[in-house]
Amino acid sequence: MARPLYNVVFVLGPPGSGKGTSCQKIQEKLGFVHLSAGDLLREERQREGSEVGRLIEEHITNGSIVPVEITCKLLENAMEAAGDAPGFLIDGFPRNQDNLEGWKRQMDEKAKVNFVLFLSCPVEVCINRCLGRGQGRTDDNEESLRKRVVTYNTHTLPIIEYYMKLGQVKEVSSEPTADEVFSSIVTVFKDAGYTANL
Ligand code: UP5
Ligand code: MG
Repeated sequence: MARPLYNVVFVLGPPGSGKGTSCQKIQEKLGFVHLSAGDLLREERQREGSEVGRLIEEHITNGSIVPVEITCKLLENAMEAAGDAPGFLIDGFPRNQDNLEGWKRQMDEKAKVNFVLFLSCPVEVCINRCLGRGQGRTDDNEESLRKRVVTYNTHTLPIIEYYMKLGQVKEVSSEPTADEVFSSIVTVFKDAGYTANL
């Protein structure tokens, strides 16, 4: 029997908008599996013997975007490893046209994108959040952050706009407290028909 399609929600928004924070909460409440493309890339960067570790580090520090073949494979492997899940929250991907085209090439027949959760937040708020995060990320410094914001505005916003034209974007302001943001997100998931555990 053919394997059922992976049920996917893309979660996009500026650097530090709270994608990871919100996805953790959705995972706890709904049982969706949270896959952060950035976390998967950081893990691969640390993996001994990785042939792409250095390339990933260069992109992360420069706030530029890793070629899709690398990211998409990491995402697909993680989905396969997770097995049965009601859905997957793919956090921070697709970030540019290359990501979008690569995803379609590799995953269109294996995954259904239900909607895009867009966490909108003013850039200065986002930058301050990242600077205050204190997790030692090599890209949480003023210089990398400015580059990440430029990349977001130039490359990722057009992807969000692409999905907006398809009527697939659900926007939530992530400026309020994390609990308030989550409560708006719960409404979005309910409206989309995910009522289990909510
Ligand atoms: N915080 C969160 N929500 C808050 C709230 N409502 N009120 C107050 N504080 C809040 O949150 C950031 C900080 O803000 C935390 O301290 C949190 O407590 C607080 P977080 O949830 O971590 O935000 P998030 O949006 O996940 O921020 P992140 O920095 O992870 O976003 P980026 O999109 O910049 O980073 P990512 O890890 O996705 O990507 C990093 C790099 O990897 C990219 O720049 C790129 O070089 C590379 N990459 C690719 O090349 N391809 C990909 O597909 C993905 C990544
Ligand atoms: Mg994150």
